[in-house]
Parts: sequence; C-alpha cells; structure tokens
Amino acid sequence: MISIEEVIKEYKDDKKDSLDIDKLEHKYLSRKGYIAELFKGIKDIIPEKKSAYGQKLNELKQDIEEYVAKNKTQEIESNIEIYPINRLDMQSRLGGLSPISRLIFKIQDIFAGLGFSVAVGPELESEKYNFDMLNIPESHPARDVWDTIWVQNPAGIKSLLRTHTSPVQIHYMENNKPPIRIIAPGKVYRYEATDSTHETVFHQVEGLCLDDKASISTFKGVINYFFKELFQQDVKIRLRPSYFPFTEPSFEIDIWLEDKWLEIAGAGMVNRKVLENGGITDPNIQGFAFGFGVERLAMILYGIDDIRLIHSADIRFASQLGKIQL
Ligand code: FA5
Repeated sequence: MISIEEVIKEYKDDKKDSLDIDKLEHKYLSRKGYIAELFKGIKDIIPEKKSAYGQKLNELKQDIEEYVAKNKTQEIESNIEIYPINRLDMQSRLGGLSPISRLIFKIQDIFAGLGFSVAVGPELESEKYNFDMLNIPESHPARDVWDTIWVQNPAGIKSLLRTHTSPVQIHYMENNKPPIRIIAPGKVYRYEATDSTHETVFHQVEGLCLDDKASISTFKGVINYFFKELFQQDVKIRLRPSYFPFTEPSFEIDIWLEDKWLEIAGAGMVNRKVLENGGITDPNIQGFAFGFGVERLAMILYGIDDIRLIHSADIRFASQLGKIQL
C-alpha cells in the first residue's frame, strides 16, 4: 500500500509537471484514488498515531481539492474568448424615433401654433364609435369603404381595430364643450391589399375645430398654413368634392407632385347629426374636421415612392431618413 509521504511527493511532482487537472483530480480524489486509499489505510495505523495521521490526510485532501477547484475555474475562464468590441456583429449606433413619430411631433407643433391641442383615442374601438356615431349605419354603402379588421370580444360588443381616427371626434365631443380645437394622431388599420400608396397599418392625424364661426374659409386658411409650415414652400393643393357620411360638404385634399396628384386627406364641415351624437345641440356651433394620412405626407417630404418601405424595418432605409432634419 502507498504511504502518505509517497502520495505527497507524487502530488508535488504532478503539480510541477502541470499534470492535466482532470487526470490529477481522478488520480487523487476519485473513489479509487490515492486519498480514498489512504483513508482506508487508517485502520492499520497504530492508535497513538491515528489522530495525527488523520489530520495530515485531511489537510492533504483539502489542499488537493482547492488546487483542483482553482485550476478548473481558470480553465473555464480561458475558454471564454473575449471578443474585441469591433468584432461583435452588432450595430453600435444609438436608436432613435422613427421618421413617422418625428413627423407626427412636427405636425403637432404646427397645429399647436394655431391653438390646437392633442387628443388620443383607443385603437381597439367599438363598432358604435368607429361607424354608428359617425353617421355610418350598418346598411350604409360607405361602410364598405373601410375594410375592417374585426376583433372577437367576449363581452359581446362588436369590436374592431379602428379604420380611421375619426372616432376620436366623438370621444372628445362627449367629454368637452366647444370651442374645440384638437388634433388626434394615431395608428389605424385596414384590411386591404397593399400597393405603393396603401398600407394595412398606417397613421392618420385627425383634426376637429368647432366654435360659433369656424367656416370653410377658416378651414382653407388652416390647411394652407399647415402645408406652408410643413413643406417650407408653396405647394399646390386642391380640394376635391367628395363624400363622407360625417361631413357635409366633404372634400378630399390632394397635393400636386411633379406629374400627379396624391390624395393626402379627407375633410369637410362636421355633419349636424354627428355633433348631436357627440352631445352638441347648440345650433350656433359649427366647424370642420379633417384626417391626414401621415405616411402619405412622409412620402412627399422624404421623396419615398413606395409606402411599404416606411415600415419595412430595413435599417438602411431608417438610417437614411434619420439624417433628414425636420
Ligand atoms: C378617412 O379615413 C376619414 N376618416 C377622413 C376624414 C376625417 C374625412 C374627418 C372627413 C372628416 P380616407 O379613407 O380617405 O378618409 O383616409 C384619409 C387619408 O388617409 C387619405 O387621404 C390618405 O392620405 C390616408 N390613407 C387612406 N388609406 C390609406 C392606406 N391604405 N394607406 C396609407 N394611407 C391611407
């Protein structure tokens, strides 16, 4: 049987020779290793020397265990390759607001200058606010115009992802008295095929101005001021007669782009029935409303020829637009 002195000597040699740590652990600390063998031999030691022997053996075992633990940690650490930062395949640039959010802030700033404050409404709407209160009854053909994404609602209320920001008009009228001057920016959803000027999820900015004298000419003045501030130059716009059940008369606003008109907004004088639905019964109160397509404005401002690029999550596209100062 091997003696403790022989084991100590061999252990020192193995350390000097840098014996592989797993091999060393197995040789000394495994069930059939030297330490276990020496413990088994305790019974053969004479009683007077047993305690000193036991103490020496425990110290040796502890020393070997510590040596193994320390070397294993070093081994793990040396296996972790520390990549220099420039080798990491990550974008180190800071993120930023999307061009659409920045444009919405810009629009809010312009309208703030005209005394309009900002209102918000829910994206998950009820059929009542998205259609009925806006004078669009179930049977009305205009309902087909806004291809709707319906949402199952356990409470039995007919819910949908709002197809336009116009329901915010009703929410606001219900809770505020005229004079009212608000814009309401937000996301809207339509179940329709996409093309270069149509997305299924896009943003609108609703506007509502109600008091005792807001007229079509006030509306024209506001719109002209808005475009001049946004584009910082004169742009050619036209008001085209149109139809919305919640305005009377109704218009479509188009902007001239080099060789064609691009539809930018729907607008009109707020229909009396809608005012009443919102709780406004005073016959002296009148006004106008409008709904801009934010992505369409972005297309003109940034020279984007396909709306689908805007939400394509392509970092090259976003970073190019990030350089544009509004
Ligand atoms: C409406 O949504 C009305 N709520 C606008 C309105 C508000 C009229 C207040 C009267 C009073 P329309 O569906 O035309 O109308 O949409 C308004 C604008 O949103 C359009 O002029 C266009 O700029 C933008 N738009 C419409 N559909 C899309 C689409 N699929 N993708 C991107 N922009 C769109």
